[in-house]
Amino acid sequence: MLVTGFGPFGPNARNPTGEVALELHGRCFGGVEVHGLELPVSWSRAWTTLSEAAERLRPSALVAFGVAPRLGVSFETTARNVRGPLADVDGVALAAAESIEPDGPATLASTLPWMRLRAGPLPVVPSDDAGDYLCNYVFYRLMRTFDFIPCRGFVHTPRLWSTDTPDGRGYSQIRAAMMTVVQGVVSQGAA
Ligand code: PCA
Repeated sequence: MLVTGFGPFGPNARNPTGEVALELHGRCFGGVEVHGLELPVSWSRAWTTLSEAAERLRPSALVAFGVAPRLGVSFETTARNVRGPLADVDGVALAAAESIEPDGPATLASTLPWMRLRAGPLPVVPSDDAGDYLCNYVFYRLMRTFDFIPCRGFVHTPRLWSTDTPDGRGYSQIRAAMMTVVQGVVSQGAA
C-alpha cells in the first residue's frame, strides 16, 4: 500500500501529512506493508515523484494525504479538473485557473471505501471539493491515471497549528487519524 503526504509550504512550516507518511514507511498493518512517501508542494515535481513510485511499486491501494484549514478529516469524494494560480514552493504559478487536462472529465470519484472509514480522534467532515491547489491536482491525476490501483483517493487532515510540537496534541491527533485511515483501508480488504 502506498501512503503519501505533502511537504511544508507557505505558512505551513511543517506538514504533518508528509512527516507521518515517512514514519509509516516500512510498517505493516494486518500483513500489508506501507510504502510511505513525501511529495513536494510543486506543480512539476509532485506528480513525477508520485507516478514514479506508483509505477514501480504497483500497490493495491494508494491513500494520499494533505492538510487543509479544517477542524476535522475530509475523505475527499470528488477530484475536480481545475487548478488555480497559487504559487508552489518553487515559486511557479499559473496566470489564472485552468483545467488540469483540457479534454478530461470535469470530476472523478474516489475509490476509497470512505463511507466505512473513521478518523481516530478527529471528526469526519464531508467534502466533495479538495480545492484547486496541489492536493486536488494530485488527486485528479491519480484518479485519472492509476487504473492499476483499484483502491485510491485523497484525504485532507487539519493543518498543524504553530503552537504544536512533534509530540503535541495537534500532531498526535493527526498522526492517529492517518493511522486509523490506513488501518481502515486494510481492514476493509481494500489493500
Ligand atoms: N495541502 C495543500 C497542498 C499540500 C497540502 O498539504 C492543498 O490542500 O492543496
